[in-house]
Amino acid sequence: MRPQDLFDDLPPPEAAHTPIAPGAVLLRAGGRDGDVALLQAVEAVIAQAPLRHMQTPGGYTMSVATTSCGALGWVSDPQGYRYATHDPLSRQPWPAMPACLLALAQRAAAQAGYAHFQPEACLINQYLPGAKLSLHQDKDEKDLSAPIVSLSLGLPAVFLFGTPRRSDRPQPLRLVHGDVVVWGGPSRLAYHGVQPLADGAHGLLGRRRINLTFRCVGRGVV
Ligand code: MD6
Ligand code: FE
Repeated sequence: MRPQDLFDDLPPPEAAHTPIAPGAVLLRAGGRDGDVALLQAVEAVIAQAPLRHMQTPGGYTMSVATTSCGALGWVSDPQGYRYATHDPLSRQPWPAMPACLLALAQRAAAQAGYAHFQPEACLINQYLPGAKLSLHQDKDEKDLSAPIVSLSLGLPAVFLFGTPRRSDRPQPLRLVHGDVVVWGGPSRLAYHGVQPLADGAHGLLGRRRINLTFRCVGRGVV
């Protein structure tokens, strides 16, 4: 089977662009184009800046393994969460953001109504079965006018998407390979998380889920 065949079974057109909250959209198989080149680009980043389990400021080790590409990378350690120009493991700059990944993120943002999206950071998360991400807000970015663009690859996951109020019950969204979620505007500070990954095997990625989140960090942060 050609890898592209995974995307031949397209959802009906009305399902391809689903509003999930004010300013937030789910794009089904929004990452379909250039599938193989895209996965190769992700693997090339991981080869240069390996996935690692970061420590949280609260002193716990994340079950998700993380790396980054772009001018800035997301870092968590006992001192806190921040964006950094260099990979703390290699002390080298993060790998450049591959053009195909940037193009995909920009196209998805535009489809969701956010023109001129210029992310400086792409956080790459790998989930093995059982890995999860607790509910949180993305608020380490100075530029809250830009959306977050999140691409799911590999095994399906249940993404929890709430509102900017922690007490509101989040909606569960099942995300599969190629799905993109874009959240900005009134939903930019929405709480979100990922339920423990169910075991399985994906045709291209095997026993894992990879998530890419693209962020505009904003000037004057580093
Ligand atoms: C995901 N990741 O991995 C979504 N946010 O599906 C995140 O929401 C996230 O991994 C802020 C910082 C690190 C993250
Ligand atoms: Fe997040």
